[in-house]
Amino acid sequence: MKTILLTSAAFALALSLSAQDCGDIIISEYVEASSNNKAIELYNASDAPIDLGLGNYQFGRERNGNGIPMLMPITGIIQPGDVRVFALDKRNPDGTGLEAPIDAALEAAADTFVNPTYIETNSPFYFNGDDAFYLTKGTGAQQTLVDMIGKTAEDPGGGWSVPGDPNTSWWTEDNTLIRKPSVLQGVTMSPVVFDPSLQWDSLPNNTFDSLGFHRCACHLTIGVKEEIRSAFSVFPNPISRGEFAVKSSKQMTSFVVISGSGQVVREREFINGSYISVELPEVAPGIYMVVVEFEDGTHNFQKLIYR
Ligand SMILES: [Ca+2]
Ligand SMILES: [Ca+2]
Ligand SMILES: [Ca+2]
Repeated sequence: MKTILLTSAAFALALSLSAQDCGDIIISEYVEASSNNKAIELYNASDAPIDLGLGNYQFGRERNGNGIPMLMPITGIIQPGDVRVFALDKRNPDGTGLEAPIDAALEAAADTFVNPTYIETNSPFYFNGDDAFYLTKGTGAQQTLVDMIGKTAEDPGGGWSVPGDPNTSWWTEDNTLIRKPSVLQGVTMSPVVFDPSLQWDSLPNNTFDSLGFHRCACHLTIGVKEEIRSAFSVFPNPISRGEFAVKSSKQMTSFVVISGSGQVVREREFINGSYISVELPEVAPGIYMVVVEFEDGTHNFQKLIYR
């Protein structure tokens, strides 16, 4: 069956994205849970398969803000819009204490198990909340930072908190973080201040059920089957006020409105109907994309012009 991939290239026809957007791998999920339950999910935001081994991609961890990243090469090919899940390699069911096995749900979600043995000076995957975590690619002078969590040479204590709110150090410790769908590229320079809430959504400790997929504006409708795409109309279009309606002959279950910079400006799930009236928050005039999901799980999109 012919599958349509609404990739960044398709978006770029209607929307203007910056050159670095939807061009590389991003860290899409960070799991720093109880015991040895640690995982990193990588998402290919680009339009082409990426071979991690060929590109010399590496994970890196800086222990407690010491400024020295311990690096670890990783391998695997990630298709556009797909993810790869790396988990700490602790799978001995008889293990206890520091050797306790990871949760069965996490083990089932992982594609690759890494770093089985802890060595203080060489243990990239043993992050526990206060360790800047990196994704790099290339070697030697060609090595570049692809993405990171945290801030280099900073020990935040237990974990990084939202600036000004010291009681929120759980953001990076005993927590699951999911990259917001509007993040289209990695953080390629250590931030002056790391505010985890800017690019991440926080889920409770020991949440493993969002590993294995990622929702990103770079590939919102991956896997849409052309044969069964349903039509819908947006009216009026263009609009001069932040209000419009969406109509379809088929039941719609959710919609999302994305700005030209890839920002999700409005989204709603669990609707069920063939007519939706939408009110946008205060947004700038420009070109927007309205993506609708139908009851059969398929998607379609329409361009909306706001003058
Ligand atoms: Ca640490
Ligand atoms: Ca932990
Ligand atoms: Ca995920």
